[in-house]
Amino acid sequence: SWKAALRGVTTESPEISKSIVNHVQTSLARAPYNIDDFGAYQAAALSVRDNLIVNWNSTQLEYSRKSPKRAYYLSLEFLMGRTLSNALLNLGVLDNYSSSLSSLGFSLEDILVQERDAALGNGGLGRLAACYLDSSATQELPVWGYGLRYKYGIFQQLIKADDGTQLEAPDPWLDHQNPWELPRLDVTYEVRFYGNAQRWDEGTGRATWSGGQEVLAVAYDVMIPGYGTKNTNNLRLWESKPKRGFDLQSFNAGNYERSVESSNSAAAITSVLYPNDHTSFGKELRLKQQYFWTAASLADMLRRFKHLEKPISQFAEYNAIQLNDTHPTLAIVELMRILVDEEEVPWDGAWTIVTNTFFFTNHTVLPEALEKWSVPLLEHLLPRHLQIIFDIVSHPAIIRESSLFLQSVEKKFPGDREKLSRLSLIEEGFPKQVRMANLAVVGSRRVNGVAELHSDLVQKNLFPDFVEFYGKSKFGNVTNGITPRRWLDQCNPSLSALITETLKIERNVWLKDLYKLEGLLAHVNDSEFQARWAAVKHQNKERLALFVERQLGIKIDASALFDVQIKRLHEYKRQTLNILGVIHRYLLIKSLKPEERKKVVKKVVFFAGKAAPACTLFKMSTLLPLTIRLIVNVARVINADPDTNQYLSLFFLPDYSVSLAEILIPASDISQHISTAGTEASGTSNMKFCLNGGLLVGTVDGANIEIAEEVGEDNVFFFGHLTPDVEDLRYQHTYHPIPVEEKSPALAHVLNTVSSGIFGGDGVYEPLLNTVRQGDFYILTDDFDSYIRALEMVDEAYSDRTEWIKKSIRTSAKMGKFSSDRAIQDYAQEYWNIESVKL
Ligand code: 26M
Repeated sequence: SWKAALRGVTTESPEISKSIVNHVQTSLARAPYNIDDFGAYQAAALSVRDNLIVNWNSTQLEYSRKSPKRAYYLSLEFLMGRTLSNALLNLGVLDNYSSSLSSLGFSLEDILVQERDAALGNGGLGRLAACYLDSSATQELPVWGYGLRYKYGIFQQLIKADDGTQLEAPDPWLDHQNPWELPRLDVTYEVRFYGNAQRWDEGTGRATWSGGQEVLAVAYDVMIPGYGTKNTNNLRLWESKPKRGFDLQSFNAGNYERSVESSNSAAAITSVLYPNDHTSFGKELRLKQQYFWTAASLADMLRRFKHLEKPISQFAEYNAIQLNDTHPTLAIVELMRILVDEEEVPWDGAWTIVTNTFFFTNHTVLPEALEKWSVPLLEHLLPRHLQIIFDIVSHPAIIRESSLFLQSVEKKFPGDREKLSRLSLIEEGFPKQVRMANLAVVGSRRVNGVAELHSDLVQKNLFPDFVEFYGKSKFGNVTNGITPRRWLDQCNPSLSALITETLKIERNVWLKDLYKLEGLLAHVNDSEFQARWAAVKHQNKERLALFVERQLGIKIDASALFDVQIKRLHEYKRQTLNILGVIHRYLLIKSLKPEERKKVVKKVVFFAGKAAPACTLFKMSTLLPLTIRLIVNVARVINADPDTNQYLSLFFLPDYSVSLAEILIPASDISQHISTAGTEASGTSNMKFCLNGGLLVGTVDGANIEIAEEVGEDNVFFFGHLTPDVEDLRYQHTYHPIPVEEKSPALAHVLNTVSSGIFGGDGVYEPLLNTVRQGDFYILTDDFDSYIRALEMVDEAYSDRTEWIKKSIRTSAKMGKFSSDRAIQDYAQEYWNIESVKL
């Protein structure tokens, strides 16, 4: 059929077929008749990209013509996943490409899975950035993302079959040509490290920074199409490379190794994404990444602003910069440096510009996750920036009283030394540390958390003194959101089609206004609709079952209840609670007589998630890999137990990714979001599961609370202690511990069973079990019984299938609030003050 296309035989979309074939021949330089699925993917992608480029150009031209205020989303992570299917959907050409490809002898489905995920992120924070780009373009807002073009994304996870240990392998996602990026080899900036900062004017505080190492930042642009609009925004990713190819002097002197050393160190900056979320700071290379990226991005924004020929004092009227967590906080300092040292703006004026430009989102309240950089390291790598940080803190010679931060604090709260030290940007100690969160708060116009409860905790626990100092209005909440394009239409096309048919409104209307899903409520009691809704869920479960069978070679019963927990492994997310619950269920079923067993609800439990690589030579810094081992080994035992395996089975799916989530989420009956209350800032997969008609088992935490508010308490399965209790319980654990046997005999029995060795391990699990028996920081012992009760309620509810389907429909129908379109509108109106640009 490729030959037919070459002869010009008409297909349903002859233009498209021609363009695909053309790309095979010219861009790929391959012969069309022996092209494989991967080649067909590449050609289709290049063909789609042609359309994106046209739209991207018109959009950027219009932005230049109209000079609207722009917003920039600075994020070290963009967890994009695959692009082709999203581009096809957003451009409205999915059916055309599908039919053209099939006329060429290919199936779109097979083509789509050829693409590697762009996995430039760890988890929630990075995926949120990707959803926000989709929504910004869809809302026709002039928003650009800025990030790093890591050569290696998040590591690939392998699970060793014999003992369940996690192995990490690099993610060489750029080994093949990436059709979604446009290299801009002409858009470059020099970024300096090390060197000397010479103050040359004590009166103004200005300085020159010279010497050290200079590295080049090269731009790669990723096109971000909006859904149902021509507007196509930009995600600009920086790659580092040496300013000069190599050191010619050493080369000529015969020292070839030395001559490439500095060029290697330049290229190293963007070589790999740091795979920790929530912890592990202090690495010089990570700080280099942060500065390299913020410096290049700001230089780029400034160059664009200068084209407008407006006075620099109006910078904040044309630019809003959103800081995705504290990772880009150096941008505050860098903009001060540019304004004061290069643009010769007086200090106070510069500070006014800066504090009107930046906005800061906090994504976690875990104390170990709050970034700090040591003063000596900063002084070494970024001497001028350290000066500026100290000047922001206090510099009597150069700052007038109004912006003298500590002095104004002292004036407001005279004599309160403790408050002063809490508010300070510098933490005393050996060495001294710069508290990046405090700097981000001080340097930003507004600060927000990512769900109601979290934003409350940000104000009450994290920054109470700043709230007192600045007043409440500087602090706000923007509850996270998810894009319904990827997380419903693309990953669950059957459900999307059923919704469109039922609502009797066009897909492109409700996908842009997710509140329209409420229209489904009118059909909750329609038994034919219920049956079709259930059939879609079942079909998605079959799809997952097939996937698992191909991957692990094990058959799954799709009529069982599918129970899913997929997220990064972390103590606070309590995967351990889940696996201990599974063991409890196993022991229970095992203790039943064969005829009694027939009454239990059949269940398949799925886990997936990566653990931060934690093993150093000297110690295992966390017990998370042990949790994976426990899950894998429990799975081995219970899946092989003929007494129980028709009723309960368990899988750990390796190498969790955006693409895997797209298969798992539509297939869930329940999903678990069971963090210790007050620890999960929001969670976003909870929204994705509910949008796809899965019910939620969760704690009263993060966005779970707002989901329950929308769908009603009787449609979620809540359990566990509330946020205010947690502190007291921890105090109790430390000073008045109660043995597990007393607190929860059921849990004690489970722990002892694991210790007894029936899941193997030869005692390896003891350190993990002991964190529950003693200390129990994440209060598993306090929540276990109530967790088990919640799961019993699930069994009960699932037994009445009609009621269950109604819950599922009601849940999905009430997810309007959680569209990232709503979240982005919040940011646009309440924070950035930007407006949409019509082409
Ligand atoms: C730290 C050091 C080195 C490398 C990476 C990090 C790091 C990476 C990610 C630190 C924190 C990171 O993210 C925190 C995070 O992902 N928070 C999550 O943000 C989501 C989006 O707002 C929320 O839904 C989750 O609840 C929250 O945990």
